[in-house]
Amino acid sequence: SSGAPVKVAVLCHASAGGSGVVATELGLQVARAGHEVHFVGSAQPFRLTGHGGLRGPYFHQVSGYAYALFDQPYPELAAANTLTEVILEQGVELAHAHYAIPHATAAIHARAITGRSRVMTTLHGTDVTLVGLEPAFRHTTRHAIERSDHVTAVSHYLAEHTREVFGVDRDIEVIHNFVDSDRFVRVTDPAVRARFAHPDEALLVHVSNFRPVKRAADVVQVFARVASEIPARLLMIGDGPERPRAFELAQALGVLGRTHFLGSFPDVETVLGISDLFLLPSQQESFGLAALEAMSCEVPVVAARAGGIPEVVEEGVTGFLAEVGDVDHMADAALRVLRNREVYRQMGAAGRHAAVNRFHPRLIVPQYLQAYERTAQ
Ligand code: GMT
Repeated sequence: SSGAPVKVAVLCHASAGGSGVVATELGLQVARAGHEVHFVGSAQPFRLTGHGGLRGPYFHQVSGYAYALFDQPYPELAAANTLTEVILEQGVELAHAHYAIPHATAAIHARAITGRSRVMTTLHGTDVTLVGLEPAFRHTTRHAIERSDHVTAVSHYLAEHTREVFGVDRDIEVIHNFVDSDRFVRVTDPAVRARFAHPDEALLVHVSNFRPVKRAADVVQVFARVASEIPARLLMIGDGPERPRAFELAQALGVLGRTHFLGSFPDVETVLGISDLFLLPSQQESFGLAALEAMSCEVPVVAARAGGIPEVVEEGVTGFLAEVGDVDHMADAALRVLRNREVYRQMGAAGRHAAVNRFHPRLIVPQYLQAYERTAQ
């Protein structure tokens, strides 16, 4: 590695979601390593708040434009336009697009306009597994993947799946997601935990954007079974379309009083750090960043054996895996962890060990930096 500073533009979705979180945490680490980072997006990314300043990372807002003739906004064109400005004015050499739609397409567009700046695309999951397969986006997504100068995916599962469903045979480098294990730690102050649970209660937690793919109803089903056996509470963190349904189900199953919907907030480590078990019953998950964040906080995970989750959660070591929708199996697994102090302690410690030894920024960020150096002109 030459170690010369790279000027990189980062395109990501600003809303609370794994891809935006990874883009933001990576951009912060890359800026800290002495490179120049320019975020480009329709809004300040979720976890970027409070960072930045004179030495960056910088944020360039994509401007929207409403015109009576347009029946919808054109975010790809607006993003390509702002990115073009950033490339020309800031001398950016590399655009790193997180999520294929519309960012990789916009970056390829800006590359064509400027004749400068190369494109690296990181695939996160739903951009390929759900949205990209929609007939409305299939050709543009495949084009974005094929014409990027470099493509990475957050799991082996996702890289394979992408090659398969789009029929592309290009190289896709796997770079796993990472977690800041200095920040995501066990919170030992009993006063913090006492705000949510009595000392004798098990504290279960779920973090997601409550989209259908997360199967939030399964979280409630699993919890209801657990709560019928042992004293327990459930913390539901995040917000999204399925939250009202999960709320109604908790009511119908008689566990609403022990279920707390805390909404969306950026510093989830405060709550993960006091929890005893993390539930992730997703239909589909290319990685499962929230599970890794839980592991870093010494929290065992009970999850669905879906997509890339087995690359993160090791069955019987850092958690238990069950088939999608098998809430009985998940509840049994949860009880197995929560009823046995030794199992619980060992799984938590193994999760922390995996976070620190396999998914630490010191291991993952250099992989991106090397890809930047190889890809930038
Ligand atoms: O899962 C979501 O709905 C959010 C989504 C996103 O694009 O922000 O997350 C995807 O990217 C994350 C970060 O790489 C992964 O940890 C998630 O597994 C992935 N989600 C899915 O594949 C459903």
